[in-house]
Amino acid sequence: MAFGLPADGFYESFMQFPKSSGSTGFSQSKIGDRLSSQYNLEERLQIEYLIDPVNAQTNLESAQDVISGLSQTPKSLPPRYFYDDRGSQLFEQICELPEYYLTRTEAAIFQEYAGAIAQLTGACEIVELGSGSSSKTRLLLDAYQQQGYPLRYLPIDVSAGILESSARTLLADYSSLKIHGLVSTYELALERLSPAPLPTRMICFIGSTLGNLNPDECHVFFSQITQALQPGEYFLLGIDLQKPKGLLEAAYNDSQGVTAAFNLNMLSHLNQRFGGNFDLNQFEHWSFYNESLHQIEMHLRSLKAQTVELQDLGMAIAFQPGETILSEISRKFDLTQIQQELSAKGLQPIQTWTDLNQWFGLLLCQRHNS
Ligand code: AVJ
Repeated sequence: MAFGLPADGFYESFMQFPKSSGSTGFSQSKIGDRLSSQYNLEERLQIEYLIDPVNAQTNLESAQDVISGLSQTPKSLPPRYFYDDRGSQLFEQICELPEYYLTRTEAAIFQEYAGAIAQLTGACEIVELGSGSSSKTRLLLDAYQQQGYPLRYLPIDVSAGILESSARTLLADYSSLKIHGLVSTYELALERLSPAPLPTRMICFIGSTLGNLNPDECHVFFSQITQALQPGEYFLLGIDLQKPKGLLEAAYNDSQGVTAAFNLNMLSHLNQRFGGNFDLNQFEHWSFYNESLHQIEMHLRSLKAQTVELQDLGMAIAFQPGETILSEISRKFDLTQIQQELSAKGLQPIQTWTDLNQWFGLLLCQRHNS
């Protein structure tokens, strides 16, 4: 478990019960609650598949983005193809890297202000886009639990493996938590959200995943959020802020090569998913900070002239020596500018928190009453 949280859920419960129950120790009944919570685990868990994670045949529609991205010049691929189960694991490793300041900086902000967030929103259903391991979400759940609010969590992720395993771990650690998970892309999930079972709802998009969207996509995305929310409901956004190039480039070119492995894993994901024959030894990781666009760009560079096939998509893709596929942009934001964009989209920033260095920003927004 990252971020200095107790690794053991049992220990975590022990730490919290004296506060919430007013008892002086670890009482029999709490042990009983905990054991029975293991038994009704299935009742508290529901996982719905809006996309099929394994079978490429049923995925031809979603593969349209792969086909068009690889047919264009310059070539590109959508970053969500990073996240097969292996890619999600590699991303968890990235989060622990000394150079990758994002996760621990955001976690420290949560550590300090999760209580304030819970007080501002009141009892609410927590919806998380790109939930991954849900480790930062624990800090929110702790805060809502401490307020005595019911805990309802709706994680959304394209990786079924990580969604299910983190859901099970959370249920074991939070005995009153109910989880309704969606294996889905963000767009699909936002369209399908049913009304919240609690007085309000907060959609969380943290970890600076927003940085993967270009400005146009960002506008569309904010509109989708506005539409998915009722007036008065909340949007919690975590974004990486602009900072010196050296710090940024180190974070995306780590010395252990984990980021390189993460980038190259996208090709092995495409091989498995679409019957491809990308040779991972014939491509390399390349990333740099584009200062005029304020974005990290990650590419996969072909080391020679080669043709790669994706059999299930009926594609043959020719590469020049040195030709690249843009696999990700990771934009770095200006707080004032993003606040203006959000409020123009009907998402009023009501509170913004950052760390002392102003490296990372967390914004709580509320949908306008119009
Ligand atoms: C998950 C999109 C926020 O952009 O920093 C990490 C992904 N890519 N290292 C980021 C990523 C390379 C990450 N996001």
